[in-house]
Amino acid sequence: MAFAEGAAKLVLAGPVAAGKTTALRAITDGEPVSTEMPLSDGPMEGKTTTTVALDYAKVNLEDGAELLVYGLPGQEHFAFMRPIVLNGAIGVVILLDGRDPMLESQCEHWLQECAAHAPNAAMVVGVTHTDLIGTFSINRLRRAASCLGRLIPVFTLDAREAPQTLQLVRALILSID
Ligand SMILES: Nc1nc2c(ncn2[C@@H]2O[C@H](COP(=O)(O)OP(=O)(O)OP(=O)(O)O)[C@@H](O)[C@H]2O)c(=O)[nH]1
Ligand SMILES: [Mg+2]
Repeated sequence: MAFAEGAAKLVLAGPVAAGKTTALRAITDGEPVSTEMPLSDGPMEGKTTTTVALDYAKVNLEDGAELLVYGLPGQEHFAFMRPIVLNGAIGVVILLDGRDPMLESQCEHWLQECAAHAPNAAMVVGVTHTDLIGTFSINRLRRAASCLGRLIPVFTLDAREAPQTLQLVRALILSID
């Protein structure tokens, strides 16, 4: 693996309901540390809770590598957690909801936000919920994903499906040098 001694710290970032907590639950064997609280405006399509501090779990890859994976809260209200959680991260997975009409600006916002707090971290973008829209073209995100002036891979995934989330994590790790 490309990174040095010890477990690598990765962070899942992105807006509310993109699937950060779902993705972490899918890829860890144990029960993650979670800080879920009921959504104050009531359930959103089956989602009843929101992360108010962080998610955390160890994730073991098949090659024996151990990752420490943290999830951020999506709400701007909890933006103060970003520098705390992103400190020392070597990789960031940004999850976005493909149904969001502001997808491009969300992508730029989260890339810039994460780069501000983890400037050396590798990044990938994952777009969820594309099963719920007719067609989705990754091309529309190409310009937004290059807003940091470097190549950032963009994938679609269903955060409920562990193999799809793990594929994103592997792509991220491979890009760490
Ligand atoms: N249909 C569909 N549902 C998805 C997909 N990915 C995630 N979900 C669902 O979307 C919801 C995501 O909720 P969370 O995982 O709590 O979202 P989050 O990003 O942690 O949100 P906050 O903690 O509130 O910032 C869950 O109900 C998932 O089951 C997808 O690709 N397709
Ligand atoms: Mg969450």
